Amino acid sequence: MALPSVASLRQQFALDSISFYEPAPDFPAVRVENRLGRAEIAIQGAQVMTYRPAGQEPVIWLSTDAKFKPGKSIRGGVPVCWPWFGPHDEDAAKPGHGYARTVPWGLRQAVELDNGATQLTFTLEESDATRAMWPQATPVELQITVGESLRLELTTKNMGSEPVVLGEALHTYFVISDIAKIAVQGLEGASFYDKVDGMARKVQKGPVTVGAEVDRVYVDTNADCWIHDPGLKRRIRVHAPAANSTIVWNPWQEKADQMGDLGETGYQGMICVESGNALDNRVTLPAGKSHAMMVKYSVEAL
Ligand code: TA6
Repeated sequence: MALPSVASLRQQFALDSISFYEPAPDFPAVRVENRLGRAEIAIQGAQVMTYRPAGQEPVIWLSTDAKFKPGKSIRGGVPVCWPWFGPHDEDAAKPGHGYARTVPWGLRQAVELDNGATQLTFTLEESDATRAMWPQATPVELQITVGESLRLELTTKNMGSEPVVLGEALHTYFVISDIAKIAVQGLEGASFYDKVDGMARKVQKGPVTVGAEVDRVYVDTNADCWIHDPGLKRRIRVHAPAANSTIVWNPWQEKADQMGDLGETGYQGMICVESGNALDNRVTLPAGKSHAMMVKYSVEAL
């Protein structure tokens, strides 16, 4: 399945608050600009790349070295990890974090809401290539609402006749003033798997602060998280009541250098606080049922 052209998108969707452009040749994206906020979303992966509430600093981080290439994941924004999170359970050859972030999605609807927000609805385009990785009949939709806050809702339906086990996460990269000076609140007392310590199971004491590589999957917690950032005089609220896992990640310098698309000092200005259902919290979706995970990001002044 190929990405659509900007010309065909322009023909299908005419709305004052949206425009189509190419961050790189043949790589279409939609820009949303309304009185409440601004966002850029790649058609590949339905991946939000940037978001800024009106009159405020950017909230969603995009690497200065991000690559916009069909089939490659974009470093930054809100990658959709689906239908598994991390490595595939049985087949290491399958892509990490699933395939949703590296395939075209279709823009199905774009509407302006009464409150001034703009809402886009995407569905993943199934193809022989996606069916080879995931034969189950599970259409998935992402609804993105750009307003005073950024709201995403990922909905999966099981159209098959057997239950399906699903892993998912919105792998969101946030803009922060300085990784050494921020703290993630809301995970106090939660249990986590520490990926930088052989998946050892630990319990979070106090807020999460970062002074080295951090890669943790917190499980059985759906409490709001807050990125407390005195440098930007704000805190970002992550509200995701149907996400029972929270993943906190910063690669720190050495790993970032190896990655090649995080920017020279990129790791200092970003943190991933990801809402999902991973590891112990994967969702068993009965035949005929739907599952929705909603995430809302908003900003408060400190
Ligand atoms: O969510 C954290 C994580 O799983 C880390 O282990 C780290 O590798 C990161 O995602 C980025 O993964 P990616 O496949 O985008 O390079």
